[in-house]
Amino acid sequence: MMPNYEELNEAVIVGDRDKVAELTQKAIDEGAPPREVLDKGLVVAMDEVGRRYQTGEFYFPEMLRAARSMYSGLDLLRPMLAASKDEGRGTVVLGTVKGDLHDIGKNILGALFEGAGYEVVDIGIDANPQKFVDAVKEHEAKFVLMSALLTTTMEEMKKTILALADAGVRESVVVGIGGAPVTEQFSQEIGADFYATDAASAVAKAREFN
Ligand code: B12
Repeated sequence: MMPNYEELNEAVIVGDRDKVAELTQKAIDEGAPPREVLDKGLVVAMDEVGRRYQTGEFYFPEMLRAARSMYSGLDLLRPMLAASKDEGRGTVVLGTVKGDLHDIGKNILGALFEGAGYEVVDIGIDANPQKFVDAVKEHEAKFVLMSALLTTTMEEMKKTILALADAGVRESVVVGIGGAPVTEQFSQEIGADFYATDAASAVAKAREFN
């Protein structure tokens, strides 16, 4: 039987941390696949939060409270998402670009890449182009994954790609980009190697390169 995701969605939307943790754990205990709990229980709810913020039904504090409550579920799922280790597919440098503090999508991406056998170096949020370049050099990374959730910070992706080129490492890495405002067209315009709408397809796209 499928868990009652509507109740979990509602708990995320109203930002009830304890309830989110409780219902996430319940779904896990009932044997629901972690990816399903993530997508149907948590991610769907954040989309609704975004919609409400856009229409003015929610203000910033409500959006923040919802995000925090989502983490109480995500923290339970993360180890399970990352559990099915394959071996040695190379190192991924992952970060949210400069000026951007959104990290939920980035962290989901990190968990799935870890689970798919990549070594993940997470350089965090608000990461400027030089930070990406330094991490690529230090870890001899094969992939650079950039996340941006704001139309105003998307341009940082282009700057980062240029910085990688200036540092002479652009040709040695595969650059993937994503986040709500990013599109396939934008990806091509700035010369990224791939774009994906969600973390699972990001892993599938990355696999095409190794
Ligand atoms: C939660 C949230 C916040 C939280 C963030 C908390 C946190 N720790 O991350 C808080 C409250 C802090 C916040 C702040 C702001 N936010 Co906000 N936020 C959101 C919200 C509701 C959800 C984002 C989210 O976590 N989604 C869930 C995750 C799982 O999805 P995701 O991030 O898209 O990631 C998935 C894919 O996109 C993809 N992906 C993501 N990254 C990458 C990278 C690669 C390489 C690939 C391949 C794929 C990929 O895979 C992920 C997993 O499947 C969105 C609305 C929305 N629908 O996006 C608004 C939204 C992004 N925020 C918005 C705004 C305006 C802001 C603020 C400017 C508000 C303000 N007035 O201060 C600030 C900016 C702060 C800053 N400098 O970054 C706007 C952006 C509008 C725009 N077009 O620019 C949105 C769209 C809301 C809206 N509808 O208006 N926000």
